[in-house]
Amino acid sequence: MINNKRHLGKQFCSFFFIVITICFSGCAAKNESTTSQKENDSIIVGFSQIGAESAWRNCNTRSVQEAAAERGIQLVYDNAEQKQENQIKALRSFIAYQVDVIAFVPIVTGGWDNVLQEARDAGIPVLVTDRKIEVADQSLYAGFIGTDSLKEGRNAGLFLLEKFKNKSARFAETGEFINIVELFGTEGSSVAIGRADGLREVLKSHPEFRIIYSKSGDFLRSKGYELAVEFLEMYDDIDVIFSHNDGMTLGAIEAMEEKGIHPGKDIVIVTIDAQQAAIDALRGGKVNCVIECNPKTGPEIMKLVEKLAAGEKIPRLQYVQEEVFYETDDLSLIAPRGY
Ligand code: GZL
Ligand code: ZN
Repeated sequence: MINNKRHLGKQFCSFFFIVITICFSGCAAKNESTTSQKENDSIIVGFSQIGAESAWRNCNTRSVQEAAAERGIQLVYDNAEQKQENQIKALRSFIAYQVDVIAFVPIVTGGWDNVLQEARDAGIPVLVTDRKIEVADQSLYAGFIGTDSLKEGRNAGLFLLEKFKNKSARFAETGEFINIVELFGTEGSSVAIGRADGLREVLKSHPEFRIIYSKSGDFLRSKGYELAVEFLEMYDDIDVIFSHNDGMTLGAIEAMEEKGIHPGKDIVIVTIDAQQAAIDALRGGKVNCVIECNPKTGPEIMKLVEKLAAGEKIPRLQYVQEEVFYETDDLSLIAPRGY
């Protein structure tokens, strides 16, 4: 609900902004005052983004910025550079600025209760996007829109069951395990936890599959490379790499090829995001399954922001449309990914 107090606050801020503009840029004042006058009537949303750790993240940021511009919504954007404390500071500045709505990507699930309590005390509705949070009081945020990471993990497990069905069938007589290495995303993030849980849920009734190595590469290509150098040193009987994002996968592929290992052939690779480079690797036979995680949520987010700014209710939980690309598909049908 946009209440008068905040509007007064905003008018003061905008007035202050206009005054400053007139003092420093004379000729532009006319344009600035009409522009800020127009913006006065538009919605102001504070958006805290976690950083720029992957192609997926950068596409997500562009999608939010473009959608706000298209709808005439004033976006106050902050890049937290992968630090939760920076996100909390940003949310506090949004509250001080009296934005109409706060939207943010929680880098990890915990630690949000206090700042969300402050937002609620200030009467500012909060939209959680992309990743989920865990709070004691669910009413501290209006709703969530983002990825169903549990489903992504399950899809990875289902692909492996199909891919290894013959080796699985012989397990009783051969006792031969299917060894999985997991490149884990950011520790404590809902998406890494969901992806890991989803895979384990599907494979728990298949003892022939075992996870011999699981470490966090923090969704970073550089760390995916470093971890791959390590696990390729440690093991020579890896059957599968299950990577929580394409960035880490691309790093691992680089390390494999340096050692003369053929990704997608000597070791099966399942990867999540579906950025263009992963689709190209799928077409090149270097990965075997690419699970889409959709970064282009800007338009949906801004629709929800408009509802919240108008004091309307929104769905508690909204998942975005995502699909899976298999090596056996007609890969020429996949449209350019845009990230
Ligand atoms: C998933 C998103 C993850 C992506 C990574 O919704 O939070 O963070 O899978 C990104 O590429 O860094
Ligand atoms: Zn089985």
